[in-house]
Amino acid sequence: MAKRIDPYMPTPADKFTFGLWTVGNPGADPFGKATRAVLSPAEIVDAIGEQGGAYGVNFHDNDLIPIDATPAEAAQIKKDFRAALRRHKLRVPMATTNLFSDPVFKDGAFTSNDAEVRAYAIHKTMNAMQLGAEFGAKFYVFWGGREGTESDATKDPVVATKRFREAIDFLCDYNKSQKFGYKFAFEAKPNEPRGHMYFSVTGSYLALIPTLKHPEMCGVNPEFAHETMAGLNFTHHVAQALEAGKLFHIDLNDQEIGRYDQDFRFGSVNYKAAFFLVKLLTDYKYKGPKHFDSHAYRQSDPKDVGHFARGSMRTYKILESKVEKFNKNRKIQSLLNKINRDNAKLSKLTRNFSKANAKALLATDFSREKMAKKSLPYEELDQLVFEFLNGA
Ligand code: GCO
Ligand code: MN
Ligand code: MN
Repeated sequence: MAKRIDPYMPTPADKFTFGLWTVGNPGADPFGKATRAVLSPAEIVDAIGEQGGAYGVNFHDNDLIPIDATPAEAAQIKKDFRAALRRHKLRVPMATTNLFSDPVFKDGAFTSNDAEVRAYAIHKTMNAMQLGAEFGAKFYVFWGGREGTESDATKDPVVATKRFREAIDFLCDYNKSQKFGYKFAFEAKPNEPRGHMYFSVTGSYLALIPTLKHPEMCGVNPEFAHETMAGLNFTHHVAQALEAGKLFHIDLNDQEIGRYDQDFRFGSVNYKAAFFLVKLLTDYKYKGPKHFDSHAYRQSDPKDVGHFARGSMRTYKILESKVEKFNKNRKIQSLLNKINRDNAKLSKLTRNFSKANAKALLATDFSREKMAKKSLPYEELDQLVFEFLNGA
């Protein structure tokens, strides 16, 4: 008898990645100590590799090399890490800098009020870019964990924007001069750890990018939990990035609105939101890495952390297969066709401005009453979606 193939088994072609800080998260929180052992980078790679199907492992400079490691210690860690990557055929698609843990960054890195701290932040990032390049990383993420304020008495937000731009322009040129070939991906977050963080939503970075010296090098790394924390529709932010050709990387997890920064397993809270995100990424053929920036519940033991990692990938695959069925579902598609009403004549008029088009448009007779009466059976459609997703 032929072996049944699991259709939800991930493969490296899915480009699922995990960070050292995600699967390796020991479960500490602001109120309590770690509930799991702290693992070495190589042990974390083993834990990811053992699940099968992942594409890569990402790191912050100090996830791999502690900030105060000696050169000999650093060399040994890198050797062990590299061997573990080889064992599991995993790569390092993305690297980033920890510009938030050390007390030196208590008031920000690139936007700090202290020029010495700002210069150190750039210096630390240059070294971290070198480290990432040694492992072949091609995406470089910027998450400004401490860029922000508690009191706006402390910093000028216009000056902060200028300082941030200056740092990025410098690092883009460094990227070029070293031939690292990185694509920079900016990650927005509204708050946590700062009371208010600069560049609070993905759109903030989409607005910054065209003002940079090398906009072509820069895009975004939106995270599900971040817009969701603020009660916003994450998928809409991702859509805007996609449409602008700026969705370089994505952080997948889950989050309840209005709660602390939860970093839950992707799809664990809002199944519907997760589905429509996967639908967007699938329909618009997003090809970049899909990074699970989440961690297992604090109660989980190492075996359960395995379920967390495998579950993250399975959920994505399951939703992806649902997207295909959704796009073929006759009832849903026929409703969608009804709802999207074309009008070739009018569309031609509004597509581009010309004096003739403007004149013809002004001369067009519209019946508001008739238009308003056209049916939009959105209740029917949304109920179909519920039944479809729940297998009724
Ligand atoms: C957070 C962020 C981070 C970043 C990471 C990579 O809320 O803490 O999501 O996990 O993604 O620092 O830049
Ligand atoms: Mn986050
Ligand atoms: Mn993130």
